[in-house]
Amino acid sequence: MTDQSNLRCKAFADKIMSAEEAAAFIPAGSNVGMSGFTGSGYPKAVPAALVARMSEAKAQGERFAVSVWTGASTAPELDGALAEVEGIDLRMPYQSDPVSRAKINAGLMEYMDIHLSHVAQMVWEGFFGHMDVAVIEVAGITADGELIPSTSVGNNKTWIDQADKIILEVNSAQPIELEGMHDIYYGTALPPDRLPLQITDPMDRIGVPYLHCPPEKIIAVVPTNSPDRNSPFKPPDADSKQIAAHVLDFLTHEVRKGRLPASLLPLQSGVGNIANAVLMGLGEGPFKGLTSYTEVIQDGMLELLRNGTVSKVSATAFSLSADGLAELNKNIADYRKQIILRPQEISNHPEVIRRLGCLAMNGMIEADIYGNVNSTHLMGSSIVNGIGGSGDFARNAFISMFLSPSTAKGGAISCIVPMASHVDHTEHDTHVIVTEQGLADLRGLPPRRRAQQIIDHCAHPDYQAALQDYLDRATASSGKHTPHLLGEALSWHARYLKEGSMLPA
Ligand code: 0RQ
Repeated sequence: MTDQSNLRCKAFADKIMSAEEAAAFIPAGSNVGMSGFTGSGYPKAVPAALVARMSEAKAQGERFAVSVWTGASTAPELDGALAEVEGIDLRMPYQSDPVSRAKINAGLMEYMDIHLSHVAQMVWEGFFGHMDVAVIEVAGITADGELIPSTSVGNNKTWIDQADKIILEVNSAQPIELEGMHDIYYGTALPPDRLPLQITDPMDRIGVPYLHCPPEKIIAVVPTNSPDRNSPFKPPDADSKQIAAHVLDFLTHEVRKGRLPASLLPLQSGVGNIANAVLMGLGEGPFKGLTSYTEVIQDGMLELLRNGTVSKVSATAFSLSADGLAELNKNIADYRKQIILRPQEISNHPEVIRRLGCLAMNGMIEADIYGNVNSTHLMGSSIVNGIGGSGDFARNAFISMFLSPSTAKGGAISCIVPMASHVDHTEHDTHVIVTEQGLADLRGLPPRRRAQQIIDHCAHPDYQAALQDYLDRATASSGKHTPHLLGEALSWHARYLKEGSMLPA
């Protein structure tokens, strides 16, 4: 009978140690690569042991911090715990933790928010310095010493290549049936040596199921037994159900027009409650046998796989609630036939996204009347999460949709504003905007006609007249191509900061 345990390699027996012993290999001031992507596959034990060392140093009046590079967001026991003790010098490329958000916005932690497909090449180029240590969670190690990736791949291949030393956490709580689900591509290169990626279908495999690591790099193997921890999604509310219904109508219309096949094109769905709710909504629509080439697999996507709406998914990570995780573990034998997890520079690769013609659906903070989208900042200055993969997909998608309720904070904030207070996706990358009020299809429209569509279809009635008035006055008194009143363009944000509401007094 074949060995189904998660630590099959006898050669690493002398490297097995506690998290505390392993964390002692991480010096203050080092650059540390960690696995982890949207709350999955992050190391569970070494970060806590590192935090304990940092706290001890702090108690003695010393500063002990490291730079933390990941795939994307992790979980409170990594991002939150390290941020709490001010143990992070520079964090990149994506986070969504409330404690680390607060430290970044208080100026106590540097953060660099990067397109997720760009991270690996920026590290190869050395912009962040050299990676000293990487702490990587794996689901197991084969008898030959191959690493079975965990619930996320993210940047793990790059971290293992780039770091001087590797600490492995072997998590026996991760299902061993993950073995074989991954496709790790080892052909990436910097220009001029890049070759075309041979992916013409979301299920095409171009790599191998394992991560390779030269054994001499592995300095510690830490056994753990702890599940991924992710927050539950909010159940879809009336607004997200409306948004989902508009998306469904739009896709149905595109099929009728002959611009999309009946099985659509590969779906990409972003992070957050709205994106998850839209996936849930798709399950109630007329579509069957859809595909997905995306970044994360949320609860909503598992549901679509289960009910046959979607038949195959390529991603880089799971991002599941506790219920979602239980469902994955229960039916993993079925899901593994339908799911491929890849490195994030492949899941988010512009070449593949463009070739497959992905239908991108991402959440946003706000959009302006011309379709410039802010996905990351509150009132121009404070980061929420980060751009993540939204730019990789939006810029290269066949249809790029941005979704949001039309207002936030009980109506005090309009998500449709005269001018976006920060721009992640320009008007050129935004094809469709959807709020619970309706959908604006901006394709083929010049700026002033885009503005009219957005005001008429997406703005909340409480803000519609003020937006129309802004557009009319701007059109009467400024350049006519993309009219703005510069003295007023950000006055809605300024009013909110001063008076607690964007609504005119
Ligand atoms: O705050 O929960 O405190 O009330 O922002 O808003 O409406 O629940 O939306 O969960 O879908 O997240 C853009 C953040 C939307 C997400 C963003 C407040 C609102 C609420 C969340 P509360 P919702 P979602 C690939 C794709 C960037 C990364 C990305 C995101 C909270 O989609 O991080 O797309 N996107 N990656 O009240 C002030 C506004 C607001 C506002 C909303 N205009 N002003 N607050 N909120 N609009 C995957 C990866 O990259 C990993």
